[in-house]
Formats: sequence, C-alpha cells, structure tokens
Amino acid sequence: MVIREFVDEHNRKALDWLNEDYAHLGRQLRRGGVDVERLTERAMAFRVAVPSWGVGTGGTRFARFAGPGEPRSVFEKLEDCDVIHQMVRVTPGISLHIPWDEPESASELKAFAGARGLFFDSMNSNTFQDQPGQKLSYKFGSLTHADPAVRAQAVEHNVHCIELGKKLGARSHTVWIGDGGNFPGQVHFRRGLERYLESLRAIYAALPDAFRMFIEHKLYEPAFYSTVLNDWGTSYYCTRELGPQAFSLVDLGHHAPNVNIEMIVSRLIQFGKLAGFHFNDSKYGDDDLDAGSIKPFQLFLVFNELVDAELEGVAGFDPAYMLDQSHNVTDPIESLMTSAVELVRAYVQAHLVDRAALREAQEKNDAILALQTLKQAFTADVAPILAMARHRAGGAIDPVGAYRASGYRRRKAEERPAAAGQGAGIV
Ligand code: RM4
Ligand code: MN
Ligand code: MN
Repeated sequence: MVIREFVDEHNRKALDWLNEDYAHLGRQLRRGGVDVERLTERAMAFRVAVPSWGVGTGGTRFARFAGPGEPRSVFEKLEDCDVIHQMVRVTPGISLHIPWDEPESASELKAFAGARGLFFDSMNSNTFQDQPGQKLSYKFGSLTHADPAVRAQAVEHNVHCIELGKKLGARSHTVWIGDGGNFPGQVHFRRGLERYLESLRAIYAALPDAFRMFIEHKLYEPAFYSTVLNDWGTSYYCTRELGPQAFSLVDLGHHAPNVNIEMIVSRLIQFGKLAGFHFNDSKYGDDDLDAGSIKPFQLFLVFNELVDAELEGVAGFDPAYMLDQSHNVTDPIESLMTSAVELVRAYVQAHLVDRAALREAQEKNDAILALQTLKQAFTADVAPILAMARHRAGGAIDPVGAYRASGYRRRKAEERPAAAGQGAGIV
C-alpha cells in the first residue's frame, strides 16, 4: 500500500469524530463572532520548509545514536520529506545544506523534487566544518579568518551555493558561520566584524535579483567565548550595510535564555529586515528540540507578532519559515510532522486574537484584559481546525498515527542498511 492509502484508511476511521468536534468548535467560535472556516483557510495556507539535515538522526558532541532506515543520500532525504508533506500538507519546501546535499546533477535533483510536489526553498552553506580534500582549514574561522586565502575559499563556497540554488529554483541563501573565539583576546572584535562584512559583500554581489540573502546570528557555539555575528543588533547592522536583498534570520535557539524573542521579531519587522525563522525549541542553549515542545507560549507570542504584521499589511513583510531541529531520540519524520503541526497551531491561534479588543486594552492601559485577550487565543483548542485543514488538503487527520500504521520506517530500515561509522553529530 502506498502512503496515500494509509492516510485515507486512517482518516476514514477518524472522520466522524472530527466532523463532530469541528462542528462544535465552529459553534463555540461563532458565539465570539469568529468564522471557523476562515481559520481553516489560514491553516491550509500556512507553509514551513523542512531542513534536509533534519530527516537524518542528529546527535550531540558526545555521541550520535543512528536510527533505523536513515536516509543515505539527498534523494532518500527527499523521499522522507515527501512523506512528511503527504501527511501534514504544509511542507512542500525543502532547505538544502551544501556540501552535505551536493547533487551530481542539479536538474536531476530538481526533477526528483518536482515530481513529488516539492521545491527548494533556501540554500545553506557550510564553512563550519572541513570537508575531505579541502585546501584550507576552517579550524580558526571561515568568512572572518585572519588569512585572506581562507576567507576567499569560504566566499567561493557561498557563491557556489547560490549558483547551485539558481539551478534548483531556490529563492534565498542562508549564511551561518561558526566563526568566533573560545578565549578572551583570541579574536579582535571590530576586525572580525569588518572581515565578516567584507566577505559578505562579495557573496552579496553574486546574488541574482530575485534572490534574498539571510544571515543568521548565534550567541555562542562552537565558539564558546565570542561569536562574530552574535546577536540580532549586529545582524541588523550588517543587513543594512549589505543592501536591500539582505535580511536577518531568527533561529529561536540562538538567543540567551530569557531573551524576549518576540520583541526582537517585532523590531526586525518594523525595520523591514526580518528574513524569517529557523524554528525549534530550547531549554538551555541551541538545543534544537522540536518546535513548541518546551515553550509553546513563546512560540504563540512570536506568531502573534507575525500575524499582527500580516493583518496590518506591513510593507515588505514576507518571512520565510523553516524548521531547524536535531532529532536525537525520536524518529525524525515524526518530529518534523509534529513540529510543523505546532507551527500551524500557533499561527491559527494568533489569528484568533481579538485584535480590536487588544488594541483597546492597550490604549486604556488595561494590562489584565490585554493579557487575557492573548491568553484566550492561546488556550483555545484549535486541534479540530488543524486536523480538518490537513484532511481537506489530502493529509492525515492523525499524522503520527497514520505514519506509524504505514510501516514506512520499517520498510526503509530494510531498504537502507545503516551506513558505517557512528561519530558525534552536529545537528
Ligand atoms: C547551526 C545553525 C545553522 C545550521 C547548523 C547546522 O547552529 O542553526 O542554521 O545550519 O547549525
Ligand atoms: Mn539555524
Ligand atoms: Mn542552530
């Protein structure tokens, strides 16, 4: 049986209950003047890209415990992405990481994705690792390395990613570097940033007109004392310096604990420089846990800012949504499906916010009512809307249930015997 048939069979069993729950929720929402159909439309319109590197099992610097049936090539990764999209119907976009996903033939890869209704969203460069046969090492940095020859090599790799992205029909290029220092004094802060900008200008010059460039800040790791692009302010400064095609990307895990990320999002929207997101969740650092698993209220508050800007029609507001997670102990397909669903949940809940009431509460300094207005939306159980949206789009009412019933992983475990080696894993 193909995936589609498992979805249909599973949906048949769940549909009566779903119809009942959906009708009940529709009546409940109508009392507050909300049209459930409008929310279902929003849920169906939501899109988030899946990271190719997320379908393999991740690891920590201590160990990586391989999962059964892991994809061994970019084509096998796309097969897994296809399953995710068939189940949740909001993930047709794929983010590639180069050289991990370097194809022998770009046109073959593009056709393979296209045949499955998938496309390539953002390209990601990798100058935080040395590759076999690489001439110069990135041990002490890449785009900001003291040696101009290393910087040139890293620039060239990014330009290659853009060229490949053009052939694949991608829309943006994301640059994250591990550059920084592990000890005070190791890196000259101002010189490091100057070199960063110089390298980024060279990469920017290679962008085709329709391409956007996203730069991703991160406060620490792998550099444990200082990083060159450490925070959103520095990122914003750099995107301003670079030009109109450069934007600041927010990876939720790349901030210090307790930082008000939704406010950073709002600032970047206001300044016209929000690239979009790498969604994940964290408790302590760049934990790369599943979106919505640790701080669902924060996720909701981020979407509250996004939906507010969407509804207001803020000029130039066009964020790219991507997941960036490391699945160390779960089946990556289950984690990615669940995370995509959590994002749609936050998006729909943010659409439930009574914005006129919130505005009035704000104008009248009514703090309790303002909070209640947000909490009312956040605590609403919109699960029937999400399930109905998936069902109408041809996806699964219960993605994890249908996926497990399909036996996909079991089959892949037979078809894809584990590749040798069990090292630590970055992602
Ligand atoms: C980094 C960052 C990048 C990702 C790498 C693998 O922490 O989040 O986006 O490409 O990990
Ligand atoms: Mn990221
Ligand atoms: Mn990260």
